[in-house]
Order: sequence, then C-alpha cells, then structure tokens
Amino acid sequence: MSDRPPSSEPLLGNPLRTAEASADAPDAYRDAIEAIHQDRLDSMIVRGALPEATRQALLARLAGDDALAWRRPNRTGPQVDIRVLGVAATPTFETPGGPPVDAYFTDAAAYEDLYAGMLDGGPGAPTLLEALLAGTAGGRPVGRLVQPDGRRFAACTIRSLPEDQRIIVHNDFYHYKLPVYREVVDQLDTSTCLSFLVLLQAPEAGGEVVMHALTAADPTPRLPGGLPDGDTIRARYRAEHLKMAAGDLLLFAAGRLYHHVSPVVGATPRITLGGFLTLDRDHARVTYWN
Ligand SMILES: O=C(O)CCC(=O)C(=O)O
Repeated sequence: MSDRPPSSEPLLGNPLRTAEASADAPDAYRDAIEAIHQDRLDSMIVRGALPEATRQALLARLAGDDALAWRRPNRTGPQVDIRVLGVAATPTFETPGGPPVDAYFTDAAAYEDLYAGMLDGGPGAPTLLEALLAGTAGGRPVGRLVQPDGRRFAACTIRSLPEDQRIIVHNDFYHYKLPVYREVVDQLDTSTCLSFLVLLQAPEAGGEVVMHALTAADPTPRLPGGLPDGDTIRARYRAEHLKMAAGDLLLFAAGRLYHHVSPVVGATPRITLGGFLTLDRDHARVTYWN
C-alpha cells in the first residue's frame, strides 16, 4: 500500500536491489549482511525465519503481561507514537540528541532479564536473535556491542506501532555521532549500519518498511528546521515497499538509504523485534545492538 504523495515529476535515484529467500534455502542468504554492508544489495527478507511456535510464544508473552514497561518516546510527535519495550540508542522526540549515556545503559540493563527470558537459547546455546542473525553472517561469529567498561548495549527492542502511527523518513547512519557510541566507535566499521527486524505481528494493512533511493551521501531535501523533508523524499525518489509476513526476518541498508514505515491501517498493531548491526573493524565478526 503506497503512501507516496502525488507528483508528476520523473522519480529520482537508482533502482533499489532487493532479495528474498525462504528460510529453508540458507545458501541464498548466508552472505546477506556482507552483501548489504558492501553496497551490493539493499535488502534481504528471509521468509519464515522465526519458527511459528516461537512467534506465538513471544506474542503470548507480550499479551499476557499488563505490567510490561512499554515506553512511548515519540508520543509528542506527529502520528509517530511507537511503543517500545526497552531503550534504543537512537534519537527520539523525547531525546532528539540521543539518549543520555548513563541513562541508556541503566535502562538497557533493566530490560535484560525480560529479554533473556524471551530470547535465551538454553545453556551454551546462542540466543534466538543470535541464531537468526548467524544465518546471514557468512560464517562470522555474531555478538552484542559492549562498552570497554563491560556495560552492554541493548540487544534489540520490541516495537508496537498502533493504528495510524508510522516511523518518519530517516536514515540511521548519523547515530554513530551520538554520545552513546563514543566509547565503541573504534571497534566498529562505521562506514554504514544495517537494520534487522523480525515481524512478530502483521497489521491488517500498511506498516511496511519503505526504502527510498536517496542515500546518506546524497544532498538531502530538508525542512527549515533541518529534519529530512519526508514528503519530498517520498514523492520524488524511487522507493521499494518491503512486504513482510509475520515470522519473516528483514535486513536492510538503514545506514545508507533513507527509509520510513508507512502508517498502520486497522486496529491490529504492527509488532516488530529489531535493532542494528555492522561488521567490526577487521570484518571478522558481526556486532549488533539497539
Ligand atoms: O520497523 C521497525 O521496527 C523499524 C524500522 C526502521 O525504521 C529502522 O530499523 O530504522
């Protein structure tokens, strides 16, 4: 479902490179992270990556607990009232300059047990999330981003987007400049970053990740206040709507391409579990966080 504003001008930007594969065909996606990182591909959907029983168990856990500490960091913004279970190392309407560093790590630690309970793979086994990402990591080990002082970044967040709400056009490349990354940028290849997300619950319609053929390196149409001009970007640039079904895993070039999530249609919230990843400096491992 397109939410492109009308325009009679020819669309700008290069065609986007998307791919998808069934979870049953691991050779088709085993190098997806490297291919996106190296700008040979823009997105990969692994269909049915999350086993259905696991998806149902996660949704039951979310539905069965009214005490879960959902946050609403964008509640003051226009039609962007996402509910987030945890904290992300990203700018929000609440903290446009990114989270205060100590508060971020304190808050991330406060959600550790909850996420461990949902994602643990058992003694000695990778977490559910690491197992999913490992399938796309080209044989590299996959590990969480950790501060030199031992404090761990959040592994991921679960996000719930209710009816009419969306994620505005943005690009995740600039996050590395936020204070929360100061102690870790030396570990990472910061030339780009990828987003990963698993769709836990599909909405009735809408709620699609839309990638735009405008990169972080291109001159960006901006509003007077400095924010990217989302209407112009949606109207003027080529776009790809990444159509996901519940249980699919998506990796995409969130640090290279501007993107947004279209408004959710209908009363069923769109629920995702996601975060960011990149290669470390020597490209020997994949590091993820949120
Ligand atoms: O769909 C999501 O949960 C987030 C998509 C997005 O905008 C991102 O990963 O940067």
